[in-house]
Amino acid sequence: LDRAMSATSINLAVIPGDGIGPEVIAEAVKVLEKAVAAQGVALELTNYKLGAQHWLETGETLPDEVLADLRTRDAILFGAVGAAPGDTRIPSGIIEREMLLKLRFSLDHYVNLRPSRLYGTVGSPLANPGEIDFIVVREGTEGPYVGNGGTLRGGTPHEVATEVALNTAHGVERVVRDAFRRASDRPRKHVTLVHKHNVLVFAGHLWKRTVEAVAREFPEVTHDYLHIDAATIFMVTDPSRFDVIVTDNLFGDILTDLAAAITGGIGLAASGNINMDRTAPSMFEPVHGSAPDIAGQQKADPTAAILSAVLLLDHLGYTTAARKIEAAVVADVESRTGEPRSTAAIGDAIAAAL
Ligand code: GGG
Repeated sequence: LDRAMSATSINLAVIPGDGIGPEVIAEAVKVLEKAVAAQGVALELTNYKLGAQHWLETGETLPDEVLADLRTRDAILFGAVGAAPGDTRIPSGIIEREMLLKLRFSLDHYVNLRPSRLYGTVGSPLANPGEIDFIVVREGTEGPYVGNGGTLRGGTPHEVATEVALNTAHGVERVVRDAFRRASDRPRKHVTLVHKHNVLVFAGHLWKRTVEAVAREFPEVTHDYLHIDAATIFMVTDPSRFDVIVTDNLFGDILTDLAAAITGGIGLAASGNINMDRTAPSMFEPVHGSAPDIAGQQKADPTAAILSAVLLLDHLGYTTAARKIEAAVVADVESRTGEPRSTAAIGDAIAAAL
């Protein structure tokens, strides 16, 4: 599908957020605007001030009316949120839980898509360019991130803290089916379930049974299973074995940071929080956080944000523009010499190559 032939504008919500978020998002928007303009499509941008700084100024995390407004957009481009470490004015985790996770849960972003590809010589010395090309389909609305827990006997030596993971048959099945669909469209057609079913027996067996059941619908797709600990070893020693990984919210969060580390670092790692049923806009963001230590210094690599915009275009069906940006990013990464460049210089180079 290439919607560029028919649609004339994209109604895009932009949440730059905190720290380096505004710097990297400015470059992603610059590149997006140029790529879609070449297809005769305009970007209609609506900026939303949300994040730790906004909380300090207003006490707001994600008001209901802002959430309702976001629902009217075609997609959301998001930078990063997070307070500076040691900023005691902001309760720990309030922005991540009440803004970022609230967005992902409310808009039913059940597919957290994180592709990993090795370009040039920027990544693992254990792999050659082209040898790492896999996607992680991380479940995005369940697991231990749902806030199902609490504290008993707080402040005493016998304090009890629980954080109970949620795994529903519906939630697991829909993300597993998404992983098989994606594998079916890829040359290698292979799904690896990553979990820890020898210890986490209840959730692990639900995931394993679901993979076995869904696999029957996709006879062309092969599948295997790895415990999370084994998966981390193979990701470093033999990353070319992976094609599509499906896993839960927590394992996927950790594994994809490792995946970023072997493919050039977190500055290149893109992600999409996708509502595959299209009942609400999907949200695209670099995997990295707000990096307050380098904020405002033009030191952040905007490539992860730009590649997140590529996922956004693919989701909306603007495949020509997506492939053009992707090619410009690959050329830029492959030509890197290690010489430092500013955030804007990288964005400018990628935009100029379109
Ligand atoms: N783009 C991902 C993101 O902003 N995640 C939130 C996060 O990790 N915040 C903590 C931080 O910025 O260090």
